[in-house]
Amino acid sequence: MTALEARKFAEEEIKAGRTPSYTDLREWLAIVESLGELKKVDGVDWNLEMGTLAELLAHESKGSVPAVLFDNVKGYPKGYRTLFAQNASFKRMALNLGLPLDLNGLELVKAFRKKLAEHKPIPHKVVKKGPILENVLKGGDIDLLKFPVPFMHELDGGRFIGTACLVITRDPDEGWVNFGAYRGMVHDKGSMGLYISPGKHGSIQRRKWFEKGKPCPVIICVGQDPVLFMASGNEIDYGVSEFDYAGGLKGAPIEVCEGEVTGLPFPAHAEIVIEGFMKPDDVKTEGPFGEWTGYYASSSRPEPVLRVERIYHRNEPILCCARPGRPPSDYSIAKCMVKSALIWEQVEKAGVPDVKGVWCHEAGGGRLLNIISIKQRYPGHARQAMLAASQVHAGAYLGRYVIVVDDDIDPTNTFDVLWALSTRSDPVESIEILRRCWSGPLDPRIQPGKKGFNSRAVIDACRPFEWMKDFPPVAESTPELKEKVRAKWKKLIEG
Ligand SMILES: Cc1cc2nc3c(=O)[nH]c(=O)nc-3n(C[C@H](O)[C@H](O)[C@H](O)COP(=O)(O)O)c2cc1C
Ligand SMILES: [Mn+2]
Repeated sequence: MTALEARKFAEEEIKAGRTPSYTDLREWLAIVESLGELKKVDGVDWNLEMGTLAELLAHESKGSVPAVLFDNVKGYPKGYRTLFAQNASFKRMALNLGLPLDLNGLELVKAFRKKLAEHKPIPHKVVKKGPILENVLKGGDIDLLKFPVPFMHELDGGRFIGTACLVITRDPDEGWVNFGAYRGMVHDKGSMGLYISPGKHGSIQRRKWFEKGKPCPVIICVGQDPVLFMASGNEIDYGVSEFDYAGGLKGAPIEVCEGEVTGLPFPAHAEIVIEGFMKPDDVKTEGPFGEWTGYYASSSRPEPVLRVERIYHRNEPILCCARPGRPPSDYSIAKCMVKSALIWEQVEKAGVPDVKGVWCHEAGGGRLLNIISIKQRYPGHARQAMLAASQVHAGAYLGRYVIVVDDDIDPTNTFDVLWALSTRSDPVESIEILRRCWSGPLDPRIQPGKKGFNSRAVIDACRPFEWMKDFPPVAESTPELKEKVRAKWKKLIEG
């Protein structure tokens, strides 16, 4: 479909109350433009300006944060574009997931979780042709800086080509293909560094290759369908390929081509794909990079170098970017929404009944401050829910606080959560401390040299189960009384 056709199709679908489907990032952009959620910006500098604009839009937009497509970047030909904030609105995430476009906040989390309950992975499909093969660079033509790679924050150690990316690796023993979003810093035209935190699937697989004394084949896709980025940046079960998981979300197999030198799959409709190897003793300093916690906590360390052997790209390619930093960032709402649904699903799978909502607060980057609300059914239910939420796959890495609240508290309403915390918890009885949990170098509160583990406070801010019925009643008028007084004094109240 041309962009115009895609827009027309999308407008008709939306008018009919349906969520339009799309095949690639370009059709997606046409739909997002027709939804009024795309800003096109010409003439910015890759050096700090793109990143700072993404920061300002994330901090200062009234309402939804728009997706931003930068073109005519300083020093680059027209058509070599970058896209920021792709998933920074509920509407765009609903579009990616084929869910109703008018769902917001917890409503969207609920709908996504319901979809996940019925979700089944669909195996990816190898194809011989795809727009990604329009240009294949090798040898002297390889140049990572052919694309307008941003220098994102003032204290960064380099230009990061991999942020909203898929780092694709294969398990050498088990054969399955994983991908995750792991940051990638350009060293020079033909090499880059990858930061993969211990415990992430890409890190486990890379270590397996290195322990056999073999180079680790890797492909990094840095421009693609936004639903693939939702799968790459969040914890999908070990052993499940994110390709197949994303296929299950779309209801159709993801079409992939295979790399000329590694044989690894990559999306046939991708925009830019980098292929090469990391070798066991080949390391170089990576970082610092401004991160999702709001700090440059990982500083710089030696990390494996990816030596590039091929670059594949579409004509007029689009580099997808995410700008982490002091929250809210251009992807923190996406992290919050996806993680909330995943934790909800995983906690229920672990056997916890009657979960009414999960919200991974953007202030904690979707990880450090997570709230779960339940309808308490039996003694110990609240402890079970909060401990599970803190340790299921989607909630375990770099968590800090989990708060469990009763079902009369909306977990997305920070004021109400703090009210429940202030009035229904007793520090001595309600807080459990967990030690030596899964953290990593990005944790700003762990001293350098001691990183790896952190502690957790999991807080029960529910009314104690055994005296729930006798707990002091809430001093709030009944809905009937409120309605009666509101009707009489409507003008006064509504001003
Ligand atoms: C924009 C973005 C950047 C990320 N950068 C990194 C990173 O540099 N290193 C890392 O280990 N995880 C990073 N993550 C988190 C991982 O992508 C996430 O934990 C994911 O589950 C990893 O895939 P895996 O579960 O297959 O290991 C990032 C996530 C997002 C959304
Ligand atoms: Mn994985």
